[in-house]
Amino acid sequence: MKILVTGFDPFGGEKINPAIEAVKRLPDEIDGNQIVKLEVPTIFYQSTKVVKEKIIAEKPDMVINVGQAGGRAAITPERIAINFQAGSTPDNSGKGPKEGKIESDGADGYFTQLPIKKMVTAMRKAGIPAEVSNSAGTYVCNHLFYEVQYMRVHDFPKLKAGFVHIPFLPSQAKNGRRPSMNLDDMVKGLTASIKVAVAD
Ligand code: PCA
Repeated sequence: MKILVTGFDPFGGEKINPAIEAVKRLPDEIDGNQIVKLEVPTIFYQSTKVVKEKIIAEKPDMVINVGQAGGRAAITPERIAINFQAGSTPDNSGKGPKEGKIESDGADGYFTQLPIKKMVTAMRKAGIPAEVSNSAGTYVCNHLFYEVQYMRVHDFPKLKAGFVHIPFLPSQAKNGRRPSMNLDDMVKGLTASIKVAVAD
């Protein structure tokens, strides 16, 4: 199996994004499955374009998008992408989102194809804090998660796809005032969850 794993670049005034840092450190192969990695700009429709081009070029069987969820204390596989975007923070193009539907003819929501509960169990077994999340928010992460699902329906019906949010790194934690997780644990957690996702 070939798995495309993406990570966003830093945004919102942060100097680092744990998502791309953790993705870069994943092994190139997990249980005989090839891991293809991609850095994605934190820009609404541009993130979708970059990922779609990579899916066309690489033809992965599975796509896992990884993003930072500042304030969360655990690795959180997302259950559902919603057809709505909003937010007060400009993306990395300097603009805020156009508030409203992401795709005018898209479903209100799409459930992930990834086995999120098994992924959480596997991460906990590996000693990594993890829980299912029922909302990826309304910012660029939910946007990309939704758009990959929309592409799946229209262009890539065999694809399995999902989104995983990860906490801040300790360097972003403002002296422990915000929850964080170290990079090794993030890599360990993501690796454990990819193992069960490909075996599902
Ligand atoms: N997190 C943001 C966008 C990029 C990222 O890493 C989000 O949760 O929407």
